[in-house]
Amino acid sequence: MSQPQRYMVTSALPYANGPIHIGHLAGVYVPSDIYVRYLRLRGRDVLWVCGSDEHGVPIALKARQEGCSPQEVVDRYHELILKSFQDFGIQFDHYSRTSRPIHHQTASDFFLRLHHDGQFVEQSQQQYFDPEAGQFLADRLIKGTCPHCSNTQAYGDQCEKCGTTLDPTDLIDPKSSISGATPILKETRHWFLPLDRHEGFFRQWILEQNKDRWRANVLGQCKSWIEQGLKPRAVTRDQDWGVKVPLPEAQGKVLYVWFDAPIGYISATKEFTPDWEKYWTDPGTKLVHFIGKDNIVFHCIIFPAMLRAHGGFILPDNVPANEFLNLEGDKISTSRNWAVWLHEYLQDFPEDTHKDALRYALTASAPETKDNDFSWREFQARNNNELVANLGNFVNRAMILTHKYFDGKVPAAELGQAEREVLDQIPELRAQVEANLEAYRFRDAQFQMMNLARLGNKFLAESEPWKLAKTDMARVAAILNTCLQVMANLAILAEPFLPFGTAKLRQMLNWQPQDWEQAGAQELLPAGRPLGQAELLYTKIEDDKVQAQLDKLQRAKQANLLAQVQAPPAKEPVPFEDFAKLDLRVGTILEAARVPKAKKLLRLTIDTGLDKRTVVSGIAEHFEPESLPGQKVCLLLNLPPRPIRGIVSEGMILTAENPDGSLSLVQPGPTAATGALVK
Ligand code: B3M
Ligand code: ZN
Repeated sequence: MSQPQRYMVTSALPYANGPIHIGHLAGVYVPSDIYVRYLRLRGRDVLWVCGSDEHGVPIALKARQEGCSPQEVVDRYHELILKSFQDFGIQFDHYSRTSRPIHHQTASDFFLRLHHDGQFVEQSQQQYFDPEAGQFLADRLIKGTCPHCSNTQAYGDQCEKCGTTLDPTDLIDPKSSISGATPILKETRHWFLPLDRHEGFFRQWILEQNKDRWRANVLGQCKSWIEQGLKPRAVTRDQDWGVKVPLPEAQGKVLYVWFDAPIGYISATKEFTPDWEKYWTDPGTKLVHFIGKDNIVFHCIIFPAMLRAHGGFILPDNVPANEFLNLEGDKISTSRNWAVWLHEYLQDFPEDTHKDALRYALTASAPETKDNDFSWREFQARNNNELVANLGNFVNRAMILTHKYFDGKVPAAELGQAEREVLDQIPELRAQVEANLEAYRFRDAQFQMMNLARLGNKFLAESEPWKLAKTDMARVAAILNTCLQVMANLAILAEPFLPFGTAKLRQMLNWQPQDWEQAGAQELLPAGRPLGQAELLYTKIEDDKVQAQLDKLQRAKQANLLAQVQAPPAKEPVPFEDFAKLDLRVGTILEAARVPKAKKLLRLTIDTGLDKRTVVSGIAEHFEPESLPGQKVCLLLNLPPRPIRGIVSEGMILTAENPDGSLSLVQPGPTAATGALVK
């Protein structure tokens, strides 16, 4: 018997400085989980690794901000990420982490091999150095003014306001984020991987050999890189967090995170099995990298160049990178908290059926060829209309009717033409699912799989066995037998997409398929076979659950707006005596009414503790008059009385202007008494 095809599958190692969100899931982890489940069902020899990427400047920076060690940061997020993957049913063969000794050893050996074989060039360069902190500064650790848009908070590698890629020396008035000092330029020596030496190879391998096999978005990025001319890339950094450069002359230097992280795939495989080499060196193995679009050049050019320079390794067969998933029409952003976090989703939707629901919705709108959008309403509709009303409803009705009419056993049946027509479509649907999966078109594959559920549901609804039960039990048997065979086929074909529902379906059918090859058969379930209990396969998601998620996003948006406040410049100093002249005190609003024909003005009656007085205030566009009586405010009392629209105003209430132009009342705390002085 011939050996099964061997696969080495990797998924981008998530940075252990934040949780996983739906963008990561849709882009990388759900499609790779679908793919690997499919390969396993087909009996292929597959090994799938992932792990936490625990090095890099953002992690060191986060540790500094939180006043803890980088190890503490990565320990925390590694646990969180690993647990949420497990709870969500993402079944890697092995999930490792790059802070482990086995990884440091593997990465360091890899570097040494390249060094000894003359695969690097060494170069000195001028780099910013923090004279107070006594260390070189990574690009991210320098802030200054963007020369393009004058944003004063631009980073040394990028201005996040205008999106321009920068060099630290482009910044106007650069400052170290560590000490605040002005950095100085100082010479430092680094090791570079001369990508230019591999340019001819990449032209041939990517732009010729793989031009009809790889995704257009992937080819496009590679092409533009190659066309611009491949240049040497530094693979070392002046840093202390990372894999130490294993050379005596490289004190205080570590490997660049993008040098060590992809080697993490190899060290994870090594950690998992002593038999790791065949997955990385045997030309019969297909290496497949699942990644998001921001990782394309690293996986298609830089890592393959490292592997080639090292020698002995296979190169990726394919890199099915996805574009980005947006959320409710806006770019997902960790810093703006505009995201659906996996661990929070699992808290809000803990049932297994809703894990499938998220997988299903993310696959249905997977950003395979272009950026795509996730919306909560669409998620709800996919669950309620497709999983519940279609697949779930079909399975439930067929189960209940079989229990009702045939004592819960697969009925013996003489199939008629209508039944045959249904069953005859299964091999073609299976072929479609298969072809799409093999070509990394997960959205289409899932759609074809659901077509089988649609087919079954439609057949059951149209043949109405509940009406025939009085007259034609033989036909009822044929219909239900057919439905059950469709369900058994679904119990195979749906597994990669909907693992939780499929497990339940198999239980209901009281049947475990052997492998994918059985799919398409018309008699998977022999007559007389007892079924399990009928259960609901999927459950509806109600409006209030969705509304709560939308509200949560709304709050994030609000918080962001507040965080963006650009405080106006400071005013001239005033002597304390001037301030002391102001009579500021706590007042309570007694009445509020609109001033006729003045759309901005409210007439307030305020209890000042001394008297009750009238104040005309320009807040009518910001507050409903009914919401004001009873509210405490800060009141400036000793302004000269002033007629406004014929009403004499005797004071002014204090407000704060919000970033969106709305106003907030400046309010004393709950224990402040009416009439108390504000000072
Ligand atoms: N840590 C993930 C990212 O860019 C990055 C991937 C490494 S894969 C070797 O989000
Ligand atoms: Zn800018």
